Formats: sequence, C-alpha cells, structure tokens
Amino acid sequence: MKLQLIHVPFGLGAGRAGTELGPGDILHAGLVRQIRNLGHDLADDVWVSCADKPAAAPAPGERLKHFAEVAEMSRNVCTEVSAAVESGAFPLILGGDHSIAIGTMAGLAAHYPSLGVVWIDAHTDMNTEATTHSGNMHGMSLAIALGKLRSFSYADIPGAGPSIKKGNIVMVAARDIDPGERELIRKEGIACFTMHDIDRLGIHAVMEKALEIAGSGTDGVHLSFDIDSVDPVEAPGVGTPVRGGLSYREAHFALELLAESGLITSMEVVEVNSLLDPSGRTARLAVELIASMLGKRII
Ligand code: DIR
Ligand code: MN
Ligand code: MN
Ligand code: MN
Repeated sequence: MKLQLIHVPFGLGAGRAGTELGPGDILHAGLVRQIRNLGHDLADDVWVSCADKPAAAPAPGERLKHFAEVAEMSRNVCTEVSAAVESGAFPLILGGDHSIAIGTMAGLAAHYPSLGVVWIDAHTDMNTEATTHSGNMHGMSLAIALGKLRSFSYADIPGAGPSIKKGNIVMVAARDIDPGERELIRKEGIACFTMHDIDRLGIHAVMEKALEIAGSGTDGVHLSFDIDSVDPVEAPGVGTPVRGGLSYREAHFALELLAESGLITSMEVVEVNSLLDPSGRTARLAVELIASMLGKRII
C-alpha cells in the first residue's frame, strides 16, 4: 500500500497549546521506520501550512474561537486530502487538534459521497455554536461534518464533498458528552458506543457493530482517532483527559480489527500534546497504534 502522510500542525481549535507540535512529535517517535517495516511505500510528506498564532485574541464569550484560522486550515486540509485520494494513496493525516477532521472529511467526501466514519474519542465533538460551553472548535468537528452549524458548513469549503450522512457515523469510547451534544446525538439517532457499552459487550462486539454501521452502504470508511480515547494512564499527553478510557490492549485490538476488515480507506490521529507529557509516551503510543491500524500483527 502507498501511504501519504499529511501533517497538520494546527492547535488553535483546542483550549490548550501543544497539539500543533503533534506531527513533529509523532515523526520523532519513529513513525516512518514503523511504516517502512510494515512494507508500505510512502509518498513525499505534505505539510499543511497553518496559522500558529491567532490574528486576534477571542472575544470574551466567543462561540467559535479562532474561527478564521480554523476555516482557513479546513480549506487547506480539504485540498491536500482530496489530492492524496486522487493520487491513489492512503491518506494518513496527523494532527493537530481534532478540528483538522473538518477538512479531512470535507476532502474525503469529495471522492466518497457516502463516506462512513468511525470516530474513536472520549468525546463526541458534536457541539454547535449554540451548545458549546468552551467555544473550542475541536469539540464541533462532527457537528460541522453533519451540517449542524449555522455559521460554517461544507458549502463554505471549496472542493468539499457533501455533508456526512448521520447513518454512516459511529462513535466509539465516548465518556464525556455535553448536554447539547447528547440531545443532538439522540435527536439524530447517531450510533454511539460509550465506555459503558464496551464494558457490557466487549470491544470485539462493539467494533463488529461499528464496522457494520460505517461499512455498509458506504463507499469508503474514514477512521478518526482521538488519542484521548485511550485511558490517560497510557495517554497522559492530551488537553482534555477523561478517566475510564480504552485500555492499551482494547485500543490496539480495536485498530487490529479495523485493519483486518480491509474497509478503512483513510485515517487521522489527533490531539497528541507532548507539552503535557514530558515522558513522550503518548506520541510513542500513537506510533504503535498507527502500526496496528496499518497491519502490524503480534505474530
Ligand atoms: C468539550 C471537549 N466537549 C468541548 N471536547 C473535546 O469543548 O466542546 N473533544 N476535547 O475532543
Ligand atoms: Mn475529539
Ligand atoms: Mn477527545
Ligand atoms: Mn465538555
């Protein structure tokens, strides 16, 4: 398989600085060597140029913090992801905070008009400008992909595909959902497997159900992996840690199952924040998990 790394050093969608260093930290932790060991080819890396300093500080009570920077980054990510698919490569996008998923899915949807999405995250990123309590746009990426914001949609991104269909989305590992998000998930009937469901059914059954939802009636399946889905004991370098997450083996096994399915057509890894993790273990975990998703087997 030929892979295209797309680096998105953008952190202005998150509430704390540091995720903009994610691509560099993940490379430093040995990603390229792992990918080569698995026998994959790599196209030349693409670095998306992103605002690193905000043009202006957000106004008090701002509902869409750093909106101009997020919108510009989303347009650029959309262009690069779309070009990668066109070239026949498997796009592997490295964040950055989770707002980069806005542009990723916009670009993918241009090629896969019925895109499936597996969203593995402690959060559901389903806030809108009406429900957000933080104003941080990394908590809105899925709502934007669904066309649920008044002030920003895929119609505002040149070259974007259609909004993602609610029946093609599945969330896994959720355990911190804001009241407005819960309401929207229920109203739209979006599939959400929480940590409670994983405790009850086991990660194997949950991933089989997730693949059924994202993989049937779709023409491609994107994996959006927020590293804060993993328990903070294993992934301490995240801006919004939530206890009670995926264990080390649950995370690997989930990705091994996705790899085995052969259904995944793109992947992104977001929210690695090594400023909050001097040990560097979160970035190393990201590399190990990417390897599992790209076919690494224990034996
Ligand atoms: C929270 C946190 N629900 C918000 N979201 C995060 O700010 O909207 N997503 N951290 O990954
Ligand atoms: Mn997220
Ligand atoms: Mn999260
Ligand atoms: Mn919250």
